[in-house]
Amino acid sequence: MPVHHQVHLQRSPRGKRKKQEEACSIPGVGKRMAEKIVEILESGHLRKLDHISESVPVLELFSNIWGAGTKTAQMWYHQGFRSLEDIRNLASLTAQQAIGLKHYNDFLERMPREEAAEIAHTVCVAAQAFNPGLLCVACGSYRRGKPTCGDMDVLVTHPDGRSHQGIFSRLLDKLRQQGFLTDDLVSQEDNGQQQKYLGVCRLPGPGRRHRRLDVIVVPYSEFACALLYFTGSAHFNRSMRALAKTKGLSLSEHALTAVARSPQGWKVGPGRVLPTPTEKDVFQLLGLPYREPAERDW
Ligand code: 8GT
Ligand code: MN
Ligand code: MN
Repeated sequence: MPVHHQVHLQRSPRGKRKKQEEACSIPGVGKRMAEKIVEILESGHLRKLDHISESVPVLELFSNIWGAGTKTAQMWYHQGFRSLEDIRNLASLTAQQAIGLKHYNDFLERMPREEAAEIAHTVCVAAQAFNPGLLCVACGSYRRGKPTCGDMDVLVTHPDGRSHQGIFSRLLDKLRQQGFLTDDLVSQEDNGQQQKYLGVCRLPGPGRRHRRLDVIVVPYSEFACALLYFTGSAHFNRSMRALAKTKGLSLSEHALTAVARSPQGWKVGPGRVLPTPTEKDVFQLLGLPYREPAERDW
């Protein structure tokens, strides 16, 4: 609260009523907030928080299941579930959540970047067996140079602008046949011209863990913007998009677009896609000095 609004609420000896009135006189504090303030003043404690501090670790346990968000976690808590055992036996799970639960411990663990490289290599070898000209780039935290990775994000494209077509499902089928892909979480074939797969893989050999794998296949015309997007970090992407907006531009995983506006400020038409053959062009068009992937963590 701003300093000039501070009221000197003291623990006793003044009466409860008096404290209540005093708390209410603070701008923005209503009756219910005042009651809480008085409870803390009188007992040094707020009972309502007892319940919350008890539920927090359980909610965290639950929302760490892939495919379960805060809402689901809260619902399960209200249904009386308190452990992963409860969830396994009693909760109704989506297909994704069932996979998330099955690999709960593996998914919470980050892998060393050497293992992430092996995963990317496996995907690239499989892709290039179809067409040696396919370009495969390991993105995400790996490309940003992190020592450990939460998953592997592989981008696939072809410089001729058309040979990426038809690769998506053939590549995934092949990796499935190899036993490399073990579970599918999301397979999105209709995200414009980009195709996106989220799943689970495991390298061959003993003692290997299941790891999360994301693959996107994109047309070469969208390569730079897709690369930028898939490299992240997510926070960096948000900053870039926000900056683009201030310049009348729109940045997505597909393109950098000059938004056309009416004199009243309404968006009109689809806008004009600016040519961005490389990531550097995106930075330049936004008036930013280029940042290496390792410098994109904020
Ligand atoms: P990591 O080591 O935890 O995997 O860190 P990361 O590689 O930076 O995170 P990521 O979750 O794998 O996301 C990599 C990039 O993919 C992000 O920059 C983000 O823009 C993009 N991305 C997707 N799908 C999703 C999604 O569903 N949620 C989030 N937060 N980011 C996504 O491609
Ligand atoms: Mn990642
Ligand atoms: Mn990812």
